[in-house]
Formats: sequence, C-alpha cells, structure tokens
Amino acid sequence: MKKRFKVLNVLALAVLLSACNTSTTTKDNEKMAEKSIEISDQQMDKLGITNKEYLSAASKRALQWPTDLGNEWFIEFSGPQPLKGDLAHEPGVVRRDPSAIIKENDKYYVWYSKSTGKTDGFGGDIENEKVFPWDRCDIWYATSEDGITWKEEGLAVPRGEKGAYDDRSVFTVEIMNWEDKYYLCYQAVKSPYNVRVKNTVGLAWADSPDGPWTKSEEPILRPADNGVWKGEEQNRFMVEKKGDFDSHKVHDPCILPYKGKFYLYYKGEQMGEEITFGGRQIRHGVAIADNPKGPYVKSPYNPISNSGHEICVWPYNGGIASLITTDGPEKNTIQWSPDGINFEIMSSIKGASHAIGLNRTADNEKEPTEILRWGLTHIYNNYDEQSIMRFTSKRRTTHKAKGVK
Ligand code: AAL
Repeated sequence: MKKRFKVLNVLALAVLLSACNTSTTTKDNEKMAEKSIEISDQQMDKLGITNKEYLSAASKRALQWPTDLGNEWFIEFSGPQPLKGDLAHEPGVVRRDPSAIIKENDKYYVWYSKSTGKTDGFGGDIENEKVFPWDRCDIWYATSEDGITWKEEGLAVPRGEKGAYDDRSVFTVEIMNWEDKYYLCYQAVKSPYNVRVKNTVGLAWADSPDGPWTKSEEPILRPADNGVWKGEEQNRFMVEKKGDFDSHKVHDPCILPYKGKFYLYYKGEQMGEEITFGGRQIRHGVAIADNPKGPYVKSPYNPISNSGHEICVWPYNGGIASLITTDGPEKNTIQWSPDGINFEIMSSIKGASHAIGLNRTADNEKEPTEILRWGLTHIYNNYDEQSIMRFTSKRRTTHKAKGVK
C-alpha cells in the first residue's frame, strides 16, 4: 500500500509540473524526464506506448502511475432519486445539506438545513431579506425505516437570540455519535449577512438523537484572521492580502473520532478567492481536539486538499478517505490518507452527488467505497427551493457493449 501513495504523490507532482513549469526549457525537461524514466516491456504494452524514444508528456505522466493500481476505488454515481414522505420536494421550502445518516431505535436519522421563502440575494435590504437559500435556516431532523420514506420530526437546533454568534442562520450540519452522546456541528452566521461576513462553526450536544440539544456558548472554529480586505466596499474579491486558505469561511464541518482524537474536517474559503485552472479556489482543512467539545486546533499541515467542495470523509483501512467534488484541479477524485492529513488520489471518477450525507451504518471496511453505496444528497428544484434526494453508486469493473457476455 505504502508504495502506491508515494508513486501517486509523484504523479500529482508531475501533473502540476507539466502544467506550470516555466523556468526550464521544454528540451531540458524532456532530457531530464527521459533519463529518469525506465520503461519495462510490460509497461510499454499495458500503456500502449508506440516508441519509448518518443514519449509524449501524457505517456510520461502515465509512466509515473503505480503499476499495481487497481480499480477498487473506481465507482459511478446514479442520478439523484426523490425521497418520499416529508422529505419529498415541497414548494416554498429549502431542505438541503443533509448530515450523515445514523441508525438509532431501529430508525435512520438525518439532520439538515431548513428555511422557507424566496432567496433575494445581496441587491436589496440584507437586514430583512434572505441573501442565500442557506440564510435564515434552522436545523431540523427526520427519521425513516427504509431510508426512502421520511418523517420530519421537527426542529433540532434553532438560530440564536439577537446578538449571538449564530443569530442569523445555522446550517450545513453533521452528526457524530460518541460514547452515548450525540454531537451536531454546523455553520453559523451572525447578522448582517453581507458578502464579506465571516462565518463560524457551532456545536450542540444531547443524550438522545431526539434532543434536547445544548449549544456551545462560543464557536468551536473560526476563519483565520490573517487576510486584509481592500477598501470598505462590500466586495469579497478585493483584498490587500488573502491570508490562509480559510481566511474568509469555515464551511461544511464534519467531526470524525480518529486515533483517540477528534478530527474536525472543514472546507475553507479564502478572502479574495480566485478562479484557478481548476475552477474556484476551494480547499479543505482539519482541526484536531482531544475531546469532542474541543478546543479544536488547526493542523499546521492545512490545507490538506487543493480541491473539493462539501466535506465527505470516512474511515477506511486505518486511514481516512475523502470524496473531492466540484472545485479545483483534483475535483472528481476519491483520495485516501494513511494519517488523516496526507491525501493521495486513489481514483478519478466521472462526477459525484453533491453535499453528500453518508450512510454511517455501512460496513466501511468491506471495501473502500462501501459507504457510498447509498446515501443522501440535495438538488436545486430552483434557487428558492431545494430538496433532499437519495443517491446510489456502484463499482465499475468492465465496459461491455449491450448483449456481450
Ligand atoms: C454548500 C456548502 C455550505 C455553503 C453553502 C451551504 O455547498 O459548501 O453550505 O455555505 O453551500
């Protein structure tokens, strides 16, 4: 296993170098690369290389791939399928960003962001309007016997009182069950919700999945404070200094118990975000604590991804796996790290469901992607209405024409 990760490291580097290197000439590069690449007849045959004296840049990269790379991490997602009961699409309602699914009292449980009313955007009266579909949300929950028909049970965690750090919206929640206690971590925004607002991460805990929930008095995670805005205008792209990868937003928190500690994975957004050669500048980070309630200390290795969007992480084979979707040069890959920090690409997939709520009841050691066989996702019915849906995925090991045995 170990060798594979090293080689994949080289692969990632080779991809980046081939895209970005401007300091040496192409000829020098070719000479250097050809000298260091040894090609066996077997590799030539597997990769279909015509002539080893004339290696294209693509063949050079392919030669860096591990020779024992299998397809056990390669999967395909189904399109989203509607849910039944209270989680079916409801006009005028936003239900989105489902948490992971856990099973208690013979029922599946899920938590999610819920709001009503149309989304106005930032053009008008932001004090009284709703700027995003995830603005003015509270955290609700639902249960199901089969994962398809759901009953909405009610409000779990409401927004805070005026003046509290979570007085504007609480949303994008994750669940962790640890030693007979339940922990919900979620994004929080304090009013006014303008384009430069910095959000935080809140935590609530309970003795039962049905609550009552006690909220942390202070956020458990905040954005880095080392970026500097340029001017007073409400423009999130104008900066004197961008700061760390999470200088603007700390999103999509998810806590996993790991190696005797608690790893809080999150998505960072940077002040002065740019569109790069892979799309939006979105990266993931981790903060680690000795206790579920914190204090959470950001890893000095952050960021731990250079791509991705909503956090979707699970334990596998002593390490942590991560589905990287939507943004950045490594989007649509599944990655794995032996230590929860140093992730390597294990497969490149066609695309994935968004905002996944993982099925934490799955036997995730059965195979690397077992936990992705089914779960929850969300779709935009339109900008004012979103609904939670179900996805499935399957391993894909052959490519055959119809009728071929
Ligand atoms: C999602 C997540 C976070 C963002 C918003 C709601 O895709 O990344 O939750 O804040 O969009």
